[in-house]
Amino acid sequence: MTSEQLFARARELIPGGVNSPVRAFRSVGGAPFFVKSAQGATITTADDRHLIDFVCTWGPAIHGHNHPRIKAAIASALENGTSFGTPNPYEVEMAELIVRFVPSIQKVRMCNSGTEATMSAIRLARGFTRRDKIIKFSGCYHGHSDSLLIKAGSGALTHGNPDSAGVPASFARETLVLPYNDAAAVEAAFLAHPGQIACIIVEPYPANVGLILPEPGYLASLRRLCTEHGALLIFDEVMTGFRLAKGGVQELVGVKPDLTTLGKIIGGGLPVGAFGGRTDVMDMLAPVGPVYQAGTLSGNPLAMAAGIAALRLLEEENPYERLATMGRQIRDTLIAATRAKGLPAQVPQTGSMFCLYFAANPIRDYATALKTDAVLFGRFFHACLAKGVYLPPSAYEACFLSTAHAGASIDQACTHMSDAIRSL
Ligand code: HOZ
Repeated sequence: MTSEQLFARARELIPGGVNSPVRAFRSVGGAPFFVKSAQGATITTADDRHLIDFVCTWGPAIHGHNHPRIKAAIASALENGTSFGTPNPYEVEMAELIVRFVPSIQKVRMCNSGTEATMSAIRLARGFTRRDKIIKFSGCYHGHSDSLLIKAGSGALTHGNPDSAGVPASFARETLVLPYNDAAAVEAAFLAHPGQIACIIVEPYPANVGLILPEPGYLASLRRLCTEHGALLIFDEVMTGFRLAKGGVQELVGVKPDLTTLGKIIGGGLPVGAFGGRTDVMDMLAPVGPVYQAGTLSGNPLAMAAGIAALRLLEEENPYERLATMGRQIRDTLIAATRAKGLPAQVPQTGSMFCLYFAANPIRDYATALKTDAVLFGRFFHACLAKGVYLPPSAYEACFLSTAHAGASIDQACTHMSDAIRSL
């Protein structure tokens, strides 16, 4: 069946024809393609088109698709069974790796998605502090649980539902939403709600509203304010964890959160999430403490085996400088091409993450991100797709590189993206 036929059938059976809204192409126009296989830096559609992929399954595929080591690890684990519902040895190895890579994590609990990780970390912070309110930042996306789906990025923003229907107003009242990159607003919130704020949760580099980088000292001021006011600091590193450095953004900026949420890369392409942090906080979790959290498939042996292989590869190859070199190549290409065309553009890039905002001024928060020309982005997206380059189908998502892009893929992609900009 072609993508068109599959999508027609899917729309009859699945809401919008997709199992996650951001895949639906609504904000860029047109219909999504279906993928039948993926290898290295390339995905192959049901229509037999080969596309250079900068979505990388929304982050996990840092080693490229279907890496032989990860595939072999899954195959080997599969020999022993798919799920046991009891502790298994892989979980211990995974916990050892995470604790070794991320120094702020002393204990870690595995779950099945980034949404579960952030939802559980928030509950834990509330249970530990015995406070109800939380701070999040507009444009940050922490999955789709009730407390966090307020002024949210990613698909929620892309489809114009940053405040989802179905979230009770009484829940939303417990979430204080502040602008990112504004430490004074955080200080004011702590003063306005003394002794009531359990935690701040932040994507240290917001990557669900395009890609925003923090102003110097901003993340350190969040740390200071949390410590001063007895709240916990949660870094949501589901996207940035293991992608920008083995120890995530916290290693790069030297700020130690109390809790960290993880996902994506630690599953090697299988469904996974994790949250971890200080022992005294983590030991509030059941069965040791009173904060309940659970999951039938948590620590699943196939997901653990895939994730362990992905993390060990990172340790062996230390690919971060190579990835950053490719990131800079793309950034420089996009800047040169948009300048030559006379288009206003901002190209934030860090390591293997980047995005293109069609905007005249730097993007520092949600409000400035909304000023980007999303219609022009849609045209750019389709011009790239026509040339064989797949970008996230939204002006508010980050693009990802993998080690498999090295060589011909990155050079071809740069040429195609320049041509796409020239054609706008
Ligand atoms: N965090 C991913 C996008 N920013 C999730 C992808 C999805 O929602 O399907």
